[in-house]
Amino acid sequence: MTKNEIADVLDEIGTLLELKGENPFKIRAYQTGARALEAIEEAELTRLIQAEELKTVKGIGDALSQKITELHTTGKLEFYQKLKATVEPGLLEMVEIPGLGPKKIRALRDKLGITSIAALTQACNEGKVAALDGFGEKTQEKILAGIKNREAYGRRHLWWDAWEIATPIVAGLRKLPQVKQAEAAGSLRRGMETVGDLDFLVAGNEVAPVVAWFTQLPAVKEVTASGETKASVRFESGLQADLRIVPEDQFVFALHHFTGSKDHNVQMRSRAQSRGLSLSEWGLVPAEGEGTAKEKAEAARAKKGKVANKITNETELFKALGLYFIPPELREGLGEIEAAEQGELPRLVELKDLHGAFHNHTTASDGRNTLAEMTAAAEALGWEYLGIADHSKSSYQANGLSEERLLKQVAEIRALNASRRFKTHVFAGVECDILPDGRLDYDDAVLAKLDYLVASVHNVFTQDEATMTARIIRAIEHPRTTMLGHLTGRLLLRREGYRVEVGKIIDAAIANHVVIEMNASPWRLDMDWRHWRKAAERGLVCSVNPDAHETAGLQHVRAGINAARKGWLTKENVLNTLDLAAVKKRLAR
Ligand code: DGT
Ligand code: CA
Ligand code: CA
Ligand code: ZN
Repeated sequence: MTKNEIADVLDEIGTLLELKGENPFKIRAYQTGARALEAIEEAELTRLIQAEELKTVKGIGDALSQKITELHTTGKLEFYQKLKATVEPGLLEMVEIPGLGPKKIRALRDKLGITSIAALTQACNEGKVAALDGFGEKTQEKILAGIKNREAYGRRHLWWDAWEIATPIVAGLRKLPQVKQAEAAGSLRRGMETVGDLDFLVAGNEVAPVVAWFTQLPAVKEVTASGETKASVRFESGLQADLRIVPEDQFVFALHHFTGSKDHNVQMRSRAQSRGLSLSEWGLVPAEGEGTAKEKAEAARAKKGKVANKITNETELFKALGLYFIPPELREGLGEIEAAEQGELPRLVELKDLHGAFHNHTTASDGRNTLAEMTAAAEALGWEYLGIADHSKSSYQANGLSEERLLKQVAEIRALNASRRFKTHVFAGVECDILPDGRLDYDDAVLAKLDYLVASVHNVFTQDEATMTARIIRAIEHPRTTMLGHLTGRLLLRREGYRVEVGKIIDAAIANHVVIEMNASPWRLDMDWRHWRKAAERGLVCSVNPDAHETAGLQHVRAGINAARKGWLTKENVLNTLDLAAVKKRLAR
């Protein structure tokens, strides 16, 4: 462990002891030790430890010097691990809330039994915290505000939420007379499932009016920086955004750089280097010569008026390095540069390739729109077909359908299709619970009435990995299963998925001709894009499923297509790019 990591552990030990109400002198010793450690240089620390002279340092006694030595050499400390196990993890989280020290946290636990932020929020909302000795209304308010900020500012944001904020801003920027080009770069452009912050990029020579427009947007809650070529703001949701304004001839290089990812950039830069070039956010110029990348780029620009071979778009930038254009979604440093060199990049699936979508809910279970409303919305999207898949009977919390209600819905769907009220054909399906032992939730006779079946796990998430894997594989092996729903059940930024052996499930799906869905709900995007490239190469078919619970939810296929593209999927890999006739044939199999 490095000295700063060790100092962090010592500080945490101090906090843990405080939470336990230990002797203040003992607590102080750890804090003093951490500060003393920070003041030593890394190499000096190594020398002191080897010479066994650490205890001679002021502020570090005998006991502490042993603990530091243990951490430095093994990266672990038994004392710390044991201590940590005796303190509820929620208490340690509470320390981060402004206005809450270890002493107050102890009082909250001892008097109100609070050991988590969730319980603390509830107690504040019920006014119980204000009523405690030494707290009061004001403290309670401050705690609540602190919890809200922590949630909003401390976390990443769903791609969808970030995209909804970014899209009108890019459109607005493009309308400004001073703006030649504008783009949202960063993880948003790469279609990552979550986004840390937005990175807007503008080409233009007049900065002030653009910065003024940006910082005065109604959605902006706080301007955190405003300079000569950039500005940073924070929106209501806590999402932050950087805006950078660059001269027009630098835009393409800045766009590539700020799109990232970092890994992709590092690989691109070293590729440039091996060709005697220097690639940076300022330009692509010969590597020889004095000065920084920026100075070199500026010098080259001054000399020629334009940088290297008049590169004006990303296609030309990649070409200058002997590469085909790499779509932003693939720029994760995961082999895309090698593939682009060989001309082996896939032609990625696009939103417009979709002819329809499966796995959608209606008011029959927990959806918020009726069958007719959902069908009308699919028709408005130009879809040839819509797959309905309401919950099955074991999902009683989601108003799952009894056999009787399911068969009634099937009849309604058949009647709707026969009526030709909509151009969109409706497939009758179900999102069938995979029971804890892997059986499906209805008898075969009922399942035989359906056009397709999405099998999903909705309960008993706590099974161990092997049991859960066997459970899901059993469902995959059922002859009526068309596709597997949300492989891990994760909810992004909220809940980890249950543990499964992904490789084995993919094998089983391929062997049984079962499709695995890319659940396009912005909260899910499950199965994760990181598994898809390899899986599809081996023959796994994907279905981009909106899992819509209302008409607007159908649009979520956009997020699903992003994730599918990140997984290197082509049109051929995705079931719902087939037209109606082909899908009917495929489902009849
Ligand atoms: P995020 O915001 O955490 O979701 O992820 P990004 O990818 O948007 O990262 P961000 O906003 O920190 O930076 C935007 C891009 O700028 C990033 O994708 C690549 C580039 N970049 C940032 N820092 C570095 C760096 O240290 N080295 C290199 N080569 N590129 C960087
Ligand atoms: Ca970013
Ligand atoms: Ca950023
Ligand atoms: Zn589900």
